[in-house]
Amino acid sequence: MSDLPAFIRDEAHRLGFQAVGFTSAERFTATEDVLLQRIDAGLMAGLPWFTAERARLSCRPDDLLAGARSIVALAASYRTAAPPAPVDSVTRGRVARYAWGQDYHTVLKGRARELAATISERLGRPAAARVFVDTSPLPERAVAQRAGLGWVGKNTNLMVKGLGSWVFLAAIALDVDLPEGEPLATHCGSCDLCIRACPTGAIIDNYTLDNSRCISYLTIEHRGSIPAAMRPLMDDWVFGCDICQDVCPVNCKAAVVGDPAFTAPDACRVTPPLTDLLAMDVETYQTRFRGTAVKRAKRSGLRRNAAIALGNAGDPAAVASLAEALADPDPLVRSHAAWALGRIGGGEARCSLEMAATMEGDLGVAEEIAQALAALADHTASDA
Ligand code: B12
Ligand code: SF4
Ligand code: SF4
Repeated sequence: MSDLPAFIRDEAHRLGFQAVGFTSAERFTATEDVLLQRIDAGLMAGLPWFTAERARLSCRPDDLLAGARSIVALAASYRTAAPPAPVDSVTRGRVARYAWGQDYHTVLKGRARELAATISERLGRPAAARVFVDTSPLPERAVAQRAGLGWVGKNTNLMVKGLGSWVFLAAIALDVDLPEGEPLATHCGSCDLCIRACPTGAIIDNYTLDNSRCISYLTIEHRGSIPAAMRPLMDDWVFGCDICQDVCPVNCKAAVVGDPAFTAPDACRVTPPLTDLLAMDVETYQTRFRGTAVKRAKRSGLRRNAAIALGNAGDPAAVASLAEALADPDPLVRSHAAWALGRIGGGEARCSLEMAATMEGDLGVAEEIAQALAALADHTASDA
Protein backbone atom coordinates (compact mmCIF):
# COMPACT_ATOMS: atom_id res chain seq x y z
CA MET A 1 0.00 0.00 0.00
CA SER A 2 2.10 2.86 -1.34
CA ASP A 3 0.25 5.76 0.34
CA LEU A 4 0.15 4.13 3.81
CA PRO A 5 3.01 6.30 5.20
CA ALA A 6 1.24 9.50 4.08
CA PHE A 7 -2.02 8.20 5.53
CA ILE A 8 -0.33 7.48 8.91
CA ARG A 9 1.28 10.91 8.97
CA ASP A 10 -2.03 12.67 8.23
CA GLU A 11 -3.92 10.66 10.82
CA ALA A 12 -1.22 11.19 13.43
CA HIS A 13 -1.35 14.96 12.85
CA ARG A 14 -5.14 14.91 13.06
CA LEU A 15 -4.88 13.10 16.41
CA GLY A 16 -2.50 15.69 17.91
CA PHE A 17 0.99 14.37 17.17
CA GLN A 18 3.02 17.14 15.53
CA ALA A 19 5.92 14.89 14.46
CA VAL A 20 5.83 11.39 12.96
CA GLY A 21 8.61 9.13 11.71
CA PHE A 22 9.20 5.48 10.90
CA THR A 23 11.96 3.06 11.69
CA SER A 24 12.43 -0.67 11.27
CA ALA A 25 11.87 -3.21 14.04
CA GLU A 26 15.62 -4.03 13.96
CA ARG A 27 17.22 -4.44 17.38
CA PHE A 28 18.67 -1.33 19.08
CA THR A 29 22.04 -2.96 19.71
CA ALA A 30 24.06 0.21 20.46
CA THR A 31 21.34 1.47 22.82
CA GLU A 32 21.27 -1.91 24.57
CA ASP A 33 25.00 -1.56 25.22
CA VAL A 34 24.51 2.01 26.57
CA LEU A 35 21.67 0.91 28.87
CA LEU A 36 23.63 -2.06 30.24
CA GLN A 37 26.72 0.11 30.82
CA ARG A 38 24.63 2.73 32.68
CA ILE A 39 23.08 0.05 34.90
CA ASP A 40 26.53 -1.44 35.60
CA ALA A 41 27.92 1.99 36.46
CA GLY A 42 25.10 2.56 38.99
CA LEU A 43 23.66 5.46 36.97
CA MET A 44 20.14 4.01 37.04
CA ALA A 45 20.25 3.54 40.83
CA GLY A 46 16.90 4.21 42.50
CA LEU A 47 14.84 2.64 39.69
CA PRO A 48 14.66 -1.02 40.82
CA TRP A 49 12.49 -1.93 37.81
CA PHE A 50 15.21 -0.77 35.37
CA THR A 51 16.99 -4.13 35.30
CA ALA A 52 19.46 -5.53 32.77
CA GLU A 53 16.79 -8.03 31.74
CA ARG A 54 14.30 -5.25 31.02
CA ALA A 55 16.95 -3.21 29.17
CA ARG A 56 17.71 -6.19 26.89
CA LEU A 57 14.04 -6.87 26.22
CA SER A 58 13.32 -3.18 25.54
CA CYS A 59 15.86 -3.05 22.71
CA ARG A 60 14.45 -6.09 20.87
CA PRO A 61 11.16 -5.03 19.24
CA ASP A 62 10.59 -8.51 17.81
CA ASP A 63 10.41 -9.80 21.41
CA LEU A 64 7.93 -7.05 22.30
CA LEU A 65 5.58 -7.76 19.40
CA ALA A 66 5.64 -11.04 17.50
CA GLY A 67 6.02 -10.32 13.80
CA ALA A 68 7.02 -6.65 14.31
CA ARG A 69 8.31 -5.07 11.06
CA SER A 70 8.27 -1.31 11.78
CA ILE A 71 7.87 1.22 14.53
CA VAL A 72 5.90 4.47 14.14
CA ALA A 73 7.64 7.11 16.28
CA LEU A 74 5.39 9.92 17.48
CA ALA A 75 5.93 13.21 19.31
CA ALA A 76 3.36 15.55 20.83
CA SER A 77 4.31 19.00 22.09
CA TYR A 78 3.39 19.88 25.66
CA ARG A 79 4.50 23.49 25.37
CA THR A 80 1.51 25.58 26.42
CA ALA A 81 1.14 29.14 27.71
CA ALA A 82 1.49 29.42 31.48
CA PRO A 83 -1.55 30.83 33.30
CA PRO A 84 -1.03 34.40 34.60
CA ALA A 85 1.16 34.42 37.71
CA PRO A 86 -0.86 35.14 40.89
CA VAL A 87 -0.24 38.60 42.33
CA ASP A 88 0.28 37.78 45.99
CA SER A 89 3.13 37.14 48.36
CA VAL A 90 2.33 33.45 48.93
CA THR A 91 5.38 31.13 48.91
CA ARG A 92 4.96 28.76 45.98
CA GLY A 93 6.61 25.64 44.60
CA ARG A 94 7.19 24.75 40.96
CA VAL A 95 5.81 21.86 38.88
CA ALA A 96 7.62 20.77 35.71
CA ARG A 97 5.87 21.77 32.52
CA TYR A 98 5.12 18.21 31.42
CA ALA A 99 2.74 17.76 34.37
CA TRP A 100 0.71 20.96 34.00
CA GLY A 101 -2.20 19.34 32.16
CA GLN A 102 -3.75 15.89 31.97
CA ASP A 103 -1.68 12.74 32.47
CA TYR A 104 0.17 12.28 29.18
CA HIS A 105 0.17 8.50 29.54
CA THR A 106 -3.63 8.40 29.26
CA VAL A 107 -3.85 11.09 26.56
CA LEU A 108 -1.13 9.69 24.28
CA LYS A 109 -2.14 6.05 24.73
CA GLY A 110 -5.67 7.00 23.66
CA ARG A 111 -4.40 8.85 20.60
CA ALA A 112 -1.91 6.12 19.61
CA ARG A 113 -4.54 3.37 20.01
CA GLU A 114 -6.88 5.32 17.77
CA LEU A 115 -4.10 5.67 15.22
CA ALA A 116 -3.43 1.91 15.34
CA ALA A 117 -7.15 1.26 14.78
CA THR A 118 -7.29 3.56 11.72
CA ILE A 119 -4.23 1.77 10.30
CA SER A 120 -6.05 -1.57 10.62
CA GLU A 121 -9.08 -0.09 8.91
CA ARG A 122 -6.92 1.22 6.09
CA LEU A 123 -5.18 -2.16 5.71
CA GLY A 124 -8.54 -3.95 5.68
CA ARG A 125 -7.28 -6.40 8.32
CA PRO A 126 -6.44 -6.20 12.02
CA ALA A 127 -2.77 -5.12 12.15
CA ALA A 128 -0.66 -6.63 14.93
CA ALA A 129 0.16 -3.47 16.87
CA ARG A 130 1.57 -2.54 20.28
CA VAL A 131 1.44 0.97 21.72
CA PHE A 132 4.25 2.32 23.93
CA VAL A 133 4.06 5.43 26.09
CA ASP A 134 6.76 5.74 28.73
CA THR A 135 5.91 2.83 31.00
CA SER A 136 6.34 -0.10 28.60
CA PRO A 137 9.86 -1.28 27.83
CA LEU A 138 11.06 0.52 24.67
CA PRO A 139 13.88 3.09 24.55
CA GLU A 140 11.62 5.84 23.20
CA ARG A 141 14.33 8.44 22.61
CA ALA A 142 16.42 5.94 20.65
CA VAL A 143 13.37 4.96 18.57
CA ALA A 144 12.58 8.61 17.79
CA GLN A 145 16.22 9.34 16.99
CA ARG A 146 16.56 6.39 14.59
CA ALA A 147 13.28 7.34 12.90
CA GLY A 148 14.72 10.81 12.19
CA LEU A 149 12.08 12.48 14.38
CA GLY A 150 14.68 14.48 16.23
CA TRP A 151 18.13 14.51 17.79
CA VAL A 152 19.40 13.90 21.33
CA GLY A 153 20.88 16.84 23.25
CA LYS A 154 23.61 16.69 25.90
CA ASN A 155 20.88 16.88 28.57
CA THR A 156 19.72 13.52 27.08
CA ASN A 157 16.38 14.93 25.87
CA LEU A 158 15.15 14.39 22.33
CA MET A 159 14.59 17.63 20.42
CA VAL A 160 12.28 18.05 17.45
CA LYS A 161 12.84 20.81 14.91
CA GLY A 162 10.52 23.72 15.72
CA LEU A 163 9.25 22.09 18.95
CA GLY A 164 12.48 21.74 20.94
CA SER A 165 12.56 19.11 23.69
CA TRP A 166 9.08 20.02 25.02
CA VAL A 167 7.69 16.85 23.46
CA PHE A 168 6.28 13.61 24.78
CA LEU A 169 7.22 10.50 22.87
CA ALA A 170 5.05 7.54 21.93
CA ALA A 171 5.53 4.60 19.57
CA ILE A 172 3.53 1.92 17.81
CA ALA A 173 5.19 -1.34 16.77
CA LEU A 174 3.44 -2.81 13.70
CA ASP A 175 3.58 -5.92 11.54
CA VAL A 176 3.73 -3.72 8.42
CA ASP A 177 6.75 -2.50 6.44
CA LEU A 178 7.18 1.27 6.38
CA PRO A 179 9.93 3.40 4.77
CA GLU A 180 12.70 4.08 7.30
CA GLY A 181 13.56 7.65 8.31
CA GLU A 182 17.15 8.91 8.32
CA PRO A 183 18.69 9.90 11.70
CA LEU A 184 19.47 13.65 11.75
CA ALA A 185 23.04 14.92 11.85
CA THR A 186 22.13 17.85 14.17
CA HIS A 187 24.04 18.11 17.47
CA CYS A 188 24.73 20.53 20.31
CA GLY A 189 28.10 21.71 19.03
CA SER A 190 30.18 23.35 21.73
CA CYS A 191 27.19 24.38 23.87
CA ASP A 192 27.14 22.97 27.42
CA LEU A 193 24.61 25.31 29.06
CA CYS A 194 22.45 22.49 30.42
CA ILE A 195 25.40 20.75 32.06
CA ARG A 196 26.48 23.95 33.77
CA ALA A 197 22.93 24.88 34.82
CA CYS A 198 22.00 21.57 36.45
CA PRO A 199 22.00 22.40 40.19
CA THR A 200 22.78 18.86 41.34
CA GLY A 201 25.46 17.99 38.77
CA ALA A 202 23.20 15.17 37.52
CA ILE A 203 24.44 15.47 33.91
CA ILE A 204 27.80 13.95 34.71
CA ASP A 205 28.98 14.01 31.10
CA ASN A 206 27.56 14.78 27.66
CA TYR A 207 24.40 12.63 27.14
CA THR A 208 24.87 10.97 30.53
CA LEU A 209 22.53 11.33 33.48
CA ASP A 210 23.09 10.08 37.02
CA ASN A 211 19.51 9.20 37.88
CA SER A 212 19.86 9.45 41.65
CA ARG A 213 21.09 13.07 41.44
CA CYS A 214 18.29 14.27 39.15
CA ILE A 215 15.61 16.42 40.84
CA SER A 216 13.06 14.82 38.55
CA TYR A 217 13.88 11.43 40.06
CA LEU A 218 14.10 12.76 43.63
CA THR A 219 10.75 14.58 43.56
CA ILE A 220 8.77 11.97 41.58
CA GLU A 221 10.20 8.48 41.75
CA HIS A 222 12.14 8.43 45.00
CA ARG A 223 10.23 6.99 47.94
CA GLY A 224 11.28 7.79 51.48
CA SER A 225 13.72 10.34 52.82
CA ILE A 226 15.62 12.61 50.40
CA PRO A 227 19.37 12.64 51.17
CA ALA A 228 20.06 15.76 53.25
CA ALA A 229 22.86 16.92 50.91
CA MET A 230 20.42 17.05 47.96
CA ARG A 231 17.65 19.00 49.70
CA PRO A 232 19.12 22.53 49.45
CA LEU A 233 19.85 21.94 45.74
CA MET A 234 16.19 21.21 44.97
CA ASP A 235 15.15 24.85 45.43
CA ASP A 236 11.38 25.19 44.88
CA TRP A 237 10.78 22.13 42.66
CA VAL A 238 7.97 19.99 44.06
CA PHE A 239 7.37 17.79 40.99
CA GLY A 240 9.98 17.23 38.28
CA CYS A 241 12.54 19.76 37.06
CA ASP A 242 12.88 21.77 33.84
CA ILE A 243 16.16 23.62 34.37
CA CYS A 244 18.24 21.76 31.76
CA GLN A 245 15.48 22.35 29.20
CA ASP A 246 14.70 25.94 30.18
CA VAL A 247 18.29 27.00 29.56
CA CYS A 248 18.55 25.23 26.19
CA PRO A 249 18.82 27.72 23.30
CA VAL A 250 16.96 25.29 21.02
CA ASN A 251 13.95 25.53 23.31
CA CYS A 252 13.88 29.33 23.20
CA LYS A 253 12.73 29.08 19.60
CA ALA A 254 10.23 26.25 20.22
CA ALA A 255 6.61 26.79 19.18
CA VAL A 256 3.94 27.23 21.86
CA VAL A 257 1.59 24.59 20.45
CA GLY A 258 -0.97 25.03 23.24
CA ASP A 259 -2.51 21.54 23.21
CA PRO A 260 -5.55 21.90 25.52
CA ALA A 261 -4.87 18.45 27.04
CA PHE A 262 -1.52 19.68 28.39
CA THR A 263 -2.60 23.18 29.40
CA ALA A 264 -2.68 24.04 33.12
CA PRO A 265 -6.23 24.58 34.42
CA ASP A 266 -4.99 27.26 36.83
CA ALA A 267 -1.84 28.77 38.32
CA CYS A 268 -1.93 26.33 41.27
CA ARG A 269 -0.98 23.47 38.94
CA VAL A 270 2.16 25.37 37.89
CA THR A 271 3.12 27.06 41.13
CA PRO A 272 1.18 25.48 44.02
CA PRO A 273 1.14 27.38 47.34
CA LEU A 274 3.54 25.38 49.49
CA THR A 275 1.76 25.48 52.84
CA ASP A 276 -1.44 24.21 51.13
CA LEU A 277 0.53 21.36 49.58
CA LEU A 278 2.11 20.50 52.92
CA ALA A 279 -1.26 20.41 54.72
CA MET A 280 -3.16 18.69 51.88
CA ASP A 281 -5.53 15.95 53.11
CA VAL A 282 -6.42 12.83 51.11
CA GLU A 283 -9.58 14.35 49.63
CA THR A 284 -7.86 17.56 48.51
CA TYR A 285 -5.03 15.53 46.98
CA GLN A 286 -7.50 13.33 45.05
CA THR A 287 -9.53 16.28 43.81
CA ARG A 288 -6.59 18.44 42.86
CA PHE A 289 -4.47 15.84 41.08
CA ARG A 290 -6.98 13.30 39.70
CA GLY A 291 -6.07 12.46 36.08
CA THR A 292 -2.65 14.14 36.22
CA ALA A 293 0.90 12.76 36.13
CA VAL A 294 1.52 14.44 39.51
CA LYS A 295 -0.11 11.47 41.28
CA ARG A 296 3.02 9.46 40.51
CA ALA A 297 4.75 11.20 43.45
CA LYS A 298 1.92 10.18 45.83
CA ARG A 299 0.50 12.45 48.53
CA SER A 300 3.27 11.64 50.98
CA GLY A 301 6.00 12.44 48.44
CA LEU A 302 4.40 15.76 47.45
CA ARG A 303 4.07 16.85 51.08
CA ARG A 304 7.72 15.85 51.69
CA ASN A 305 8.73 17.92 48.63
CA ALA A 306 6.65 20.89 49.86
CA ALA A 307 8.46 20.78 53.22
CA ILE A 308 11.85 20.86 51.46
CA ALA A 309 10.79 23.74 49.21
CA LEU A 310 9.55 25.69 52.25
CA GLY A 311 12.91 25.14 53.96
CA ASN A 312 14.69 26.36 50.86
CA ALA A 313 12.42 29.43 50.60
CA GLY A 314 13.43 30.35 54.16
CA ASP A 315 10.05 32.03 54.71
CA PRO A 316 9.43 32.68 58.45
CA ALA A 317 5.67 32.86 57.68
CA ALA A 318 5.80 29.10 57.03
CA VAL A 319 7.03 28.20 60.53
CA ALA A 320 3.53 27.71 62.00
CA SER A 321 2.54 25.28 59.21
CA LEU A 322 5.80 23.37 59.50
CA ALA A 323 5.47 23.22 63.31
CA GLU A 324 1.99 21.72 62.84
CA ALA A 325 3.47 19.17 60.42
CA LEU A 326 5.79 17.95 63.22
CA ALA A 327 2.71 16.21 64.65
CA ASP A 328 1.63 14.69 61.33
CA PRO A 329 0.93 10.93 61.29
CA ASP A 330 3.34 10.52 58.33
CA PRO A 331 6.99 10.22 59.56
CA LEU A 332 8.24 11.35 56.12
CA VAL A 333 6.37 14.64 56.51
CA ARG A 334 7.54 15.06 60.12
CA SER A 335 11.21 14.48 59.29
CA HIS A 336 11.29 16.89 56.34
CA ALA A 337 9.30 19.51 58.27
CA ALA A 338 11.97 19.27 60.99
CA TRP A 339 14.71 19.82 58.41
CA ALA A 340 12.86 22.85 57.00
CA LEU A 341 12.45 24.38 60.47
CA GLY A 342 16.18 23.90 61.15
CA ARG A 343 16.88 25.74 57.92
CA ILE A 344 14.46 28.63 58.50
CA GLY A 345 15.49 29.09 62.13
CA GLY A 346 14.22 31.56 64.73
CA GLY A 347 12.77 31.19 68.23
CA GLU A 348 9.41 29.72 67.19
CA ALA A 349 11.10 27.09 65.01
CA ARG A 350 13.41 26.13 67.88
CA CYS A 351 10.57 25.91 70.38
CA SER A 352 8.49 23.63 68.15
CA LEU A 353 11.49 21.39 67.44
CA GLU A 354 12.37 21.13 71.16
CA MET A 355 8.78 20.24 71.98
CA ALA A 356 8.62 17.64 69.17
CA ALA A 357 11.93 16.12 70.36
CA THR A 358 10.32 15.23 73.69
CA MET A 359 7.42 13.39 72.03
CA GLU A 360 8.85 11.81 68.87
CA GLY A 361 8.69 8.00 68.88
CA ASP A 362 10.26 7.31 65.47
CA LEU A 363 14.05 6.98 65.63
CA GLY A 364 14.63 8.37 62.12
CA VAL A 365 12.46 11.43 62.75
CA ALA A 366 14.05 11.97 66.18
CA GLU A 367 17.45 12.03 64.46
CA GLU A 368 16.20 14.62 61.92
CA ILE A 369 14.89 16.77 64.78
CA ALA A 370 18.25 16.52 66.58
CA GLN A 371 20.07 17.53 63.40
CA ALA A 372 17.67 20.44 62.84
CA LEU A 373 18.32 21.67 66.39
CA ALA A 374 22.07 21.35 65.81
CA ALA A 375 21.69 23.37 62.60
CA LEU A 376 19.87 26.06 64.60
CA ALA A 377 22.66 26.09 67.17
CA ASP A 378 25.17 26.57 64.32
CA HIS A 379 23.12 29.51 62.96
CA THR A 380 22.99 31.12 66.38
CA ALA A 381 26.75 30.67 66.90
CA SER A 382 27.58 32.17 63.50
CA ASP A 383 25.12 35.08 64.05
CA ALA A 384 26.68 35.93 67.45
C1 B12 B 1 13.77 6.39 33.41
C2 B12 B 1 13.26 7.69 32.83
C3 B12 B 1 13.55 8.86 33.52
C4 B12 B 1 14.56 8.95 34.67
C5 B12 B 1 15.93 9.20 33.99
C6 B12 B 1 16.84 8.08 34.06
C7 B12 B 1 17.91 8.21 32.95
N1 B12 B 1 19.16 8.15 33.33
O1 B12 B 1 17.58 8.35 31.81
C8 B12 B 1 14.11 10.24 35.39
C9 B12 B 1 13.04 9.93 36.43
C10 B12 B 1 15.22 11.03 36.08
C11 B12 B 1 13.49 10.99 34.22
C12 B12 B 1 13.45 12.35 34.12
C13 B12 B 1 12.84 13.03 33.07
N2 B12 B 1 12.09 12.50 32.10
CO1 B12 B 1 11.98 10.58 31.76
N3 B12 B 1 11.93 8.79 31.20
C14 B12 B 1 12.49 7.70 31.63
C15 B12 B 1 12.15 6.50 30.73
C16 B12 B 1 11.05 5.67 31.40
C17 B12 B 1 13.36 5.61 30.38
C18 B12 B 1 14.60 6.43 29.94
C19 B12 B 1 15.82 5.56 29.82
O2 B12 B 1 15.77 4.48 29.30
N4 B12 B 1 16.93 6.07 30.34
C20 B12 B 1 18.22 5.42 30.24
C21 B12 B 1 19.11 6.28 29.33
C22 B12 B 1 20.52 5.73 29.14
O3 B12 B 1 18.48 6.23 28.08
P1 B12 B 1 18.06 7.56 27.32
O4 B12 B 1 17.74 8.65 28.24
O5 B12 B 1 17.00 7.17 26.34
O6 B12 B 1 19.45 7.88 26.67
C23 B12 B 1 19.61 8.14 25.37
C24 B12 B 1 20.57 9.28 25.16
O7 B12 B 1 21.25 9.56 26.33
C25 B12 B 1 21.38 8.78 24.03
N5 B12 B 1 22.80 8.71 24.26
C26 B12 B 1 23.48 8.04 25.18
N6 B12 B 1 24.80 8.20 24.94
C27 B12 B 1 24.92 8.98 23.84
C28 B12 B 1 26.03 9.46 23.17
C29 B12 B 1 25.83 10.28 22.05
C30 B12 B 1 27.02 10.77 21.33
C31 B12 B 1 24.51 10.63 21.63
C32 B12 B 1 24.29 11.52 20.46
C33 B12 B 1 23.41 10.14 22.32
C34 B12 B 1 23.65 9.33 23.41
O8 B12 B 1 21.04 7.50 23.68
C35 B12 B 1 20.33 6.94 24.77
C36 B12 B 1 19.40 5.94 24.20
O9 B12 B 1 18.65 6.55 23.16
C37 B12 B 1 11.64 7.24 29.43
C38 B12 B 1 10.51 6.52 28.67
C39 B12 B 1 11.03 5.36 27.85
N7 B12 B 1 10.38 4.24 27.91
O10 B12 B 1 12.04 5.50 27.14
C40 B12 B 1 11.13 8.61 29.98
C41 B12 B 1 11.39 9.85 29.11
C42 B12 B 1 12.80 9.77 28.63
N8 B12 B 1 11.27 10.94 30.08
C43 B12 B 1 10.73 12.00 29.61
C44 B12 B 1 10.63 13.25 30.30
C45 B12 B 1 9.66 14.27 29.72
C46 B12 B 1 11.39 13.48 31.45
C47 B12 B 1 11.65 14.84 32.14
C48 B12 B 1 11.82 16.00 31.17
C49 B12 B 1 10.50 15.13 33.14
C50 B12 B 1 10.72 16.38 34.01
N9 B12 B 1 10.55 17.58 33.48
O11 B12 B 1 11.01 16.28 35.18
C51 B12 B 1 12.95 14.53 32.92
C52 B12 B 1 14.21 14.86 32.09
C53 B12 B 1 15.48 14.64 32.84
C54 B12 B 1 16.65 14.59 31.86
N10 B12 B 1 17.54 15.54 31.89
O12 B12 B 1 16.69 13.65 31.06
C55 B12 B 1 10.37 11.84 28.14
C56 B12 B 1 11.45 12.52 27.32
C57 B12 B 1 10.95 13.22 26.09
C58 B12 B 1 12.11 13.82 25.33
N11 B12 B 1 11.79 14.89 24.62
O13 B12 B 1 13.23 13.37 25.39
C59 B12 B 1 10.35 10.25 28.01
C60 B12 B 1 10.75 9.72 26.63
C61 B12 B 1 8.89 9.82 28.35
C62 B12 B 1 7.92 10.06 27.19
N12 B12 B 1 7.29 9.01 26.70
O14 B12 B 1 7.73 11.16 26.71
N13 B12 B 1 13.07 10.11 33.25
S1 SF4 C 1 16.02 17.71 35.20
FE1 SF4 C 1 16.99 19.19 36.63
S2 SF4 C 1 18.22 17.93 38.03
FE2 SF4 C 1 17.65 16.61 36.28
S3 SF4 C 1 19.39 16.80 34.86
FE3 SF4 C 1 17.93 18.39 34.27
S4 SF4 C 1 18.58 20.24 35.43
FE4 SF4 C 1 19.58 18.47 36.36
S1 SF4 D 1 21.62 23.42 26.41
FE1 SF4 D 1 23.13 23.27 24.75
S2 SF4 D 1 24.23 21.37 25.22
FE2 SF4 D 1 22.32 21.30 26.38
S3 SF4 D 1 20.90 20.19 25.07
FE3 SF4 D 1 20.61 22.39 24.65
S4 SF4 D 1 21.97 22.80 22.89
FE4 SF4 D 1 22.60 20.84 23.77
